[in-house]
Amino acid sequence: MLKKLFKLLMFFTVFTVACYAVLLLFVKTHKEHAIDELTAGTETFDEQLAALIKNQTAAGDQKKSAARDTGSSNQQAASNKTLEPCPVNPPELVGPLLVEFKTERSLDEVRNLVGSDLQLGGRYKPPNCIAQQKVAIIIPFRNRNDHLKHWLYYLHPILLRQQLDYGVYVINQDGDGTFNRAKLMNVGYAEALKEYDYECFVFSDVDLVPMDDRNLYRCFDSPRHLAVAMDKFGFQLPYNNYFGGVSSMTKEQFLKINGFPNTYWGWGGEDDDIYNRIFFRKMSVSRPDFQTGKYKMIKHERDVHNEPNPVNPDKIRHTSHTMDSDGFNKLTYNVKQIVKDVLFTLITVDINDPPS
Ligand SMILES: [Mn+2]
Repeated sequence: MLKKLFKLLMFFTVFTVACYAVLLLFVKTHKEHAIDELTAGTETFDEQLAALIKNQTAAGDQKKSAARDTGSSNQQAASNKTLEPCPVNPPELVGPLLVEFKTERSLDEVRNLVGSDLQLGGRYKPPNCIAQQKVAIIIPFRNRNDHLKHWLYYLHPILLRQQLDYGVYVINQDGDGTFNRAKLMNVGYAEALKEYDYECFVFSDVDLVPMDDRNLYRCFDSPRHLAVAMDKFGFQLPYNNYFGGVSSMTKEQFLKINGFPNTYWGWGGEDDDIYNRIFFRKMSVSRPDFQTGKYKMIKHERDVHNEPNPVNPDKIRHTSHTMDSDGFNKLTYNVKQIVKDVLFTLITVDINDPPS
């Protein structure tokens, strides 16, 4: 009798557990089914799978463009906690860098290698702190695609580590008239400010890559000359008042000297004119030390339509008289095209060049 009762009890236990298991299974499949219905409607499995694959690649693309949106998405997520200013000395800097220009990369490769954290137009904002400065990088340009690829490949990671809120503006002189570096830099200043509230402007030749990431692409109390130790000058200044290659100025410093001259066509002189402007407005020039300020220049032949202009050396002697009438206040130009790449903003501009 007792044995029978025990058997019955055992049967009930097994039965209850079995029922419970069936119930669980039912709830689970039902849930799954509900999800299936939500996502796939009445499609067959094959169709669902195809759609899923498609969705996944689309999600991948979204992820990519979301990464480009770091500014907005990360910024938004982070701005819910209040952001602190980024440290004055960026913590991720590594110091001396290996720079070489033998490796050839397509623009697409450069995009894949260094573009994932950028927003369209070559823009970036540190996601976890407020950048010390908003910096527009201005590159006067024509027909130097290979140089630009090297520049972008090396500079973007450096600028990221420097935790700048920055944008890269390539100012492309339209046509094949005589080149005018200083006027293109004036255009870059004006065009960048139309886009964003930049406080600082770094003017860089396209063929100069810093060899040390402690050379900060930002602005200082005085106009800054950054390219103080170029390999082509034996890592020395070619002369004391040299202001060529790469320099930076705040908005105020730039306006104080009436920007740059518009009338230096062809190679040479404009950088000395800029140095004179700074001197005549009683500002000094700030510089990094010769280790930090090392640069490697991409070797190249002189460009056609950028011959040394024999008029320029004489013009330099008159800066104090010409700087108020030849500068940002007299700048005229026509924008022909603006192209936004993830690595840069390319602005093609007609600067009324004299026929060459
Ligand atoms: Mn050069």
